[in-house]
Amino acid sequence: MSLEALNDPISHADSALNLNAYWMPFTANRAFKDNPRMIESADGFYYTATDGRKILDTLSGLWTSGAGHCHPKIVKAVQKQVAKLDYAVSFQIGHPGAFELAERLTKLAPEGFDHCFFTNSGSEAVDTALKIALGYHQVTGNPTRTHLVGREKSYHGVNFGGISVGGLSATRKMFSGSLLPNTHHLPHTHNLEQNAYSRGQPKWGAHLADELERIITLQDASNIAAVIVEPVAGSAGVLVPPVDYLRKLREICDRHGILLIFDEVITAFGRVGAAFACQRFDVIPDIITTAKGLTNGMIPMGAVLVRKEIYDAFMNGPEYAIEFFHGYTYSGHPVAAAAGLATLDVYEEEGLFECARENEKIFEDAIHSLQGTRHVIDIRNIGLMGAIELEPREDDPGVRGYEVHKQCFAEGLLVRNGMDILMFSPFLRFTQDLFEKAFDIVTNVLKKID
Ligand code: PXG
Repeated sequence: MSLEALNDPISHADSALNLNAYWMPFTANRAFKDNPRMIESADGFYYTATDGRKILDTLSGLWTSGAGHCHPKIVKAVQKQVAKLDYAVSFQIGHPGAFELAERLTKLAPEGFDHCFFTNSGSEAVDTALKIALGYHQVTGNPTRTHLVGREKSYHGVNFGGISVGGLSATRKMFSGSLLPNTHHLPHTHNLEQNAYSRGQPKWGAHLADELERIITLQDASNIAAVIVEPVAGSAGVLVPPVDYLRKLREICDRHGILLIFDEVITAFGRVGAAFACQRFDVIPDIITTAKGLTNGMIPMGAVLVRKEIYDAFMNGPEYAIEFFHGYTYSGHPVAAAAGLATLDVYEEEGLFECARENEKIFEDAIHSLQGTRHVIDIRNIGLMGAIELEPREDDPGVRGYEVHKQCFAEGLLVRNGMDILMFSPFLRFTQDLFEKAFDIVTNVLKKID
């Protein structure tokens, strides 16, 4: 194929494209390959499908691209960097971009988060954070602290640490004999009887944080290393923390010397109207994981931010010795670092976190306007994260949600479904007319679909 053909935006619509070899992630491969939904380019709030149709994106990529697709400033920074330093080994050698980005991130984070470890994804950030927590207790003379506590209905990526503390049975069941030992789970806070149609933080559910005390009583605090939660659970369907819930978790962890990890892979970088959700909720953890919005989704990258005391605890032993035997070939990759730096500039220059905060009420009103629409049993939201939960079909859970996704795509709207929950994560600069357009399509599709 000629270079021109590769650059032709609809060339890949070519029916000769063979779909067989690619084993797609988190996809019903056979159904997809029978009826593919293909996108080929993106600009701002829209994808372009291979048949030339514009598709309005309601998930900012996959919660990744809050500043809009193909943002020219980030594109330019990546183009420039890739031609200057394509790759730099990060073990025992450095390059300026990674240091600069780490410094910028620590400035955005709450006070005291002075250090940053780079990964290439959210899953790697989570497993890195868990290893840092376990290692911290080793180096501070508490080697029995090896247990980890996660939560039901949580998603922490797909690596072994992440699925072990994670709380989605679909990601665990095939591997249940091989998960990390000594992991425990808090109950989730999803309760339609108490919290249906909550706007913002639900009032009911803070007491569920006390379940941590039960786990501690049973296992003993001297054995527990860390608790990991998403401040707002994303993939499980936007589960907003009840009022006072996170503060209670923090207080219990403090009382028992347990590290608190916030998995902010979705919630960081404006998604809830602040740089980090912990700032919005005013509950500060010990370790923060991020990815997605760090580079606006343009280049894969994750980061783990840690408090000074944690980093300092590792900095012992002889100076020539490696302090933490962990890292990835692509940790702090120069092109990803350039994308990250440009992304942080864009967030700042365009005031996107403030924008998200201003858009929150418009989004809330727009999404809640679907209350009463056919099949809808709950709507919830915080920041620019929202979910519409549908009544599952009897004997066929998940199919209704999937059909809504497919029909919306046919009508020019990308909507993500997790089983029968439709999830929304609009661009930080979305406008009222786009919110209305998106939810009008969803309403019409819901009326049509069985
Ligand atoms: N933690 C959280 C909180 C996430 O949301 C990960 C870790 C893993 O990140 P990587 O980069 O390894 O994928 C995520 C990822 C969905 C969906 O449907 C969300 C994610 C991944 C796949 C699907 O909402 N989030």
